[in-house]
Amino acid sequence: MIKLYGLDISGNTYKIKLLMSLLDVNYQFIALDISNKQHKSDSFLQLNPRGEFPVLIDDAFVIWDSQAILIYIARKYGAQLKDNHWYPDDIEKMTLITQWLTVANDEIFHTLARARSIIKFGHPGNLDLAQEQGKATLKWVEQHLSNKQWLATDKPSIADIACYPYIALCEEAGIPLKHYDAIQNWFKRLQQLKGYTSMPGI
Ligand SMILES: N[C@@H](CCC(=O)N[C@@H](CS)C(=O)NCC(=O)O)C(=O)O
Repeated sequence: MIKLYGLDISGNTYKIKLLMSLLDVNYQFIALDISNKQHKSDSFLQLNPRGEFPVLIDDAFVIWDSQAILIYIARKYGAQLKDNHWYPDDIEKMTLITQWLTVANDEIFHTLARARSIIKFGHPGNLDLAQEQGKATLKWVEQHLSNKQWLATDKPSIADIACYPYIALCEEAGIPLKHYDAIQNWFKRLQQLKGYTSMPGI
């Protein structure tokens, strides 16, 4: 049985829940007690020395980092699909998808998710700077999506799953999305996928 450690209000945890729901994969969710810093406890640090979540355990195989977990789930549990568009074998498609996995962890997580964490959780940081950098990211993502259905290839992939949560949570980061038409249309396409599930704040 797969175990997923994380938190319901965590966008990085939601990425994994969303892909597992789209692929109809069964798992056990274990909500961390972060008020008691369970993610910094000795036993959790044995799973992830970074002291961060999500963490996924499949049998005895332990994976940390949401992008790495998406690759694992897409490859292992998407393999039964005739066309594994979530993370395909084709080297060029795989590379384009991987580019967006880094965007999810760099530009998106370190700007939009940071702004949200300052507002929603009172985390320290420079809100104006995070919002300004986040808007710069949204601008080029909007432009990119203006003539595309999906971020990396002509089908939905883990690039879309990785980038979606913290863009969709932008209102909580103090950044309204009403003028981003291409992004809104991309949200609608994602939300219409069979097995789509949401999270608090989206
Ligand atoms: N690159 C990592 C980032 C993980 C991360 O920073 N997770 C946040 C929750 S969304 C966390 O663990 N925060 C608690 C902390 O850093 O102490 C990933 O994508 O999984």
